[in-house]
Amino acid sequence: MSLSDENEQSRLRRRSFLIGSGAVVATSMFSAAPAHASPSSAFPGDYDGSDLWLRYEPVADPGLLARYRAALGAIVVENAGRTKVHRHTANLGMAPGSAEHLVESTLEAARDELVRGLGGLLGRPVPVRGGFPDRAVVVGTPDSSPLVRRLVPARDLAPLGPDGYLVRSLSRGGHRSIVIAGNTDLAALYGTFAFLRRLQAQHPLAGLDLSSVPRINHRYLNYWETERLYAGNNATGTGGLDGENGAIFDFTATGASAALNLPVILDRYLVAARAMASVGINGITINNVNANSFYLTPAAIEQEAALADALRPYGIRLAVSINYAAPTDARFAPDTLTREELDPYSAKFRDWWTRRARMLQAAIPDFMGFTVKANSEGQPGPQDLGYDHGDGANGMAAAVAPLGMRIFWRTFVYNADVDADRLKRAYLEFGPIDDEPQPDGTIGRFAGNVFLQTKNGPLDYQAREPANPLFGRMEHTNQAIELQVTQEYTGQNTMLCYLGPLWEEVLKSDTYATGADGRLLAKRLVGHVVDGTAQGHPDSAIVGVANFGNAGNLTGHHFAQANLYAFGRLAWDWTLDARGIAEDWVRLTWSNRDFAVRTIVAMMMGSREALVSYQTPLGVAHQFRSSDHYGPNPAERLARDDWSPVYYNKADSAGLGYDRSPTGSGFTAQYFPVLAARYGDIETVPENLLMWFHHVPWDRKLRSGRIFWDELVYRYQTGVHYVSWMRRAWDALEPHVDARRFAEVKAKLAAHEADAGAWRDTCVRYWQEFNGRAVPTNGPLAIAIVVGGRTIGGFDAGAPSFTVPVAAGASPKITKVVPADPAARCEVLSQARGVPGQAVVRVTSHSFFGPILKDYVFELVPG
Ligand code: BDP
Repeated sequence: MSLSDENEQSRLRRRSFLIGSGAVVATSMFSAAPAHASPSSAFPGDYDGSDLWLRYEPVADPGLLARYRAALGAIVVENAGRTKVHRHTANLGMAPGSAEHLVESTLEAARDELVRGLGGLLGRPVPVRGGFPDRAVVVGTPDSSPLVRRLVPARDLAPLGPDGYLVRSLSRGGHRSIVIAGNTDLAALYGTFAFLRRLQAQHPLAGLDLSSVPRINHRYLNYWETERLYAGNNATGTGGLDGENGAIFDFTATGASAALNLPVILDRYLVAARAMASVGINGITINNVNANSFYLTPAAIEQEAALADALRPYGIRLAVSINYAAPTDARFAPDTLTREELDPYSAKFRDWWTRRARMLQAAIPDFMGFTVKANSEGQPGPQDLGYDHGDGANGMAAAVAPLGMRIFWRTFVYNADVDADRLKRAYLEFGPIDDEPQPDGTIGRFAGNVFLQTKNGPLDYQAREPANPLFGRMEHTNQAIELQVTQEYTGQNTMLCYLGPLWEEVLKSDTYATGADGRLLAKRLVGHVVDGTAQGHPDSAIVGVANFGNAGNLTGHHFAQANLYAFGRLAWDWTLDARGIAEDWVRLTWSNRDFAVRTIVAMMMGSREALVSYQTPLGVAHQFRSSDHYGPNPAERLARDDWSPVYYNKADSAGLGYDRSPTGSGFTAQYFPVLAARYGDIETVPENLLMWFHHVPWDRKLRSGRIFWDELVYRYQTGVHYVSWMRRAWDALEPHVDARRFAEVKAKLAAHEADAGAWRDTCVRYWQEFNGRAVPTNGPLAIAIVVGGRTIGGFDAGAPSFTVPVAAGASPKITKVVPADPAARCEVLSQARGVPGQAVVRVTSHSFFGPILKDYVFELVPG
């Protein structure tokens, strides 16, 4: 079969499972399509990544395929259409030519996912049946399905709560089945996705007995439209093609795309909905936190309602971000307030918000509430009228409480009047409100339906930060942790940076929080604080700033899909480990072949630490150029101090880093005593956070035995060497990965390597302006070579090539390579044929975060 035939087959195969209402089209295509093509073409060569991890390619292993086929003979979803979800939009419809389809109930979504998933994985349709046929996959709840009631004891379902599910293989009297059950339709859908994931990752079915309950109630995305969007359809920016702005949802597209604006539903909305549901995400705030009040206008609300209708079967609820001063916006005339009327205690203010919230609820009955960025980065807020964040948040909370809605009030504030150290400001503003005794004898002023939404670190989504001290210190207020999925500071759509390890690190970091008696809490990791088990918070939430756009693969970089996936999995269960999640994702997205899985997981697992190393090693924070937060500019000094890299690096002839110890800014005191002591002392602070807390002398000895300057330079180099290794590792995957995605990632890795090198060079050169020191040349990949009997060494491992003089008549051959580190491996890839000529030596080794590689290019010249 030619490649194009194969593509066609695959395209048809995909489409045949997109048929609505559970009808399975019996198709002869399957007999023609091989269950498994040759290794290099297991996926169609032009596959663009548009299915995210919901790929249901035929199982390649013939034995496993046979076992799956033998075990999975029918799909049974009783009363699938009975409990229809609310629909506001009378004639909700897909854009012409769509491949996805709308469903009316959550159980229909589950059933159709199984039809599509099992059909794809098994390479043949699996029929939807009634009754209880042998080898059935049964999905439902005790309410929806008498069969589920019969098969699953009520006591097994009781502990699962509203969202938890169980998946079991059963065998009774020779009658085999698999049951996927939960207490709600949504739980059954979650179980369905978990089951399909098992098959995609090729786990055995025998003895299947899974159950899972999410640890956090509200697992949300925040969507910022085109701000920090790296997945728009215009390669050079955030969009603009065909009248679309690059965002995933079209509200105001023009030109060719005007007819596709909401309420029209596009395929990508449903792919996104299915993907979100597959990992248990259950809400999305659809617009930028720097909010445009357009989203509160009647016309926009109608559009939002249509979007909510389409997402509702998947359990995804909507919220919007608001501007605190929206009531003054002329677009709402005559229903407007004056600036003076924005008093959070006034009936006028509260009633205004109640009216808006009611309009939203009339169209979107399950509307969640508002996300608020107030008195931050120029956004208006209660402080404009002399009130504090507690007054503002509670005013809004009171307005929406009767409607059952919540306020997600962000703590990303850094008013320069509060303290000279930006990192101290948020706690100084929020902490006292949380500690405040109330007239009724309770402590803490924030209302029960307020969540404080707090970034993982005290600064701003850097690739490594200490945990935000607010976690654990806000005992009396519900906490939502906010993680950035879109890669603003972590390589955008160019760098491969898997963020699972970053989030795992923060969620599992110990706050050393103490209770009222001063003793350490038993459960006190950041994850425990967020899920409420540390301090008994009644409600729990986690928020990811999403990276969806309208690009074919929805996330820009193919590997950025992994970050969305990992966010969802960790939102469900923050105790999972990032490596396991990466492995699942690779199996679902790229390949189940051992070599591919091993290689890609390895690439992902070190990628974040590598990025930290070549961008901001040893805790030097925020060295990004201000224009786009992608490249370095350590010398930049902006009008606002706390936006300037120089404010964070504090480079001088003595050393580098921001002293936040008790003798510096004193920020360390915001942590609980164990951490305050640990971070406050340069002897005990973890080295990867060194410059977050200390101004480090250039000559200070570090744990490696090297002085700070040398270690710093080697960290920059090592980070880049990891990227070099990733490029070579990826090249070896060519036979295992479909052609288009292989080429696209390959191109990104080349740019990644160059840009990582620019980070290293820019930063190292800038630090040299202060310390006047040479680049050390004895790092992990340092070598000496012997040419013509002469030993030559002292190469800067960051340099792209080296000139080596060869005496007249001497041989240009490299006769020996001596690595500084005996564990390093050296290989002469090519020798010079004469002089002038070029030779290449490859040196490989291991850093603490993974393999590293450097190709030394030697230009041999007469000399
Ligand atoms: C910063 C982003 C900016 C956001 C801000 C926020 O650069 O675009 O508006 O965070 O979270 O990192 O409000």
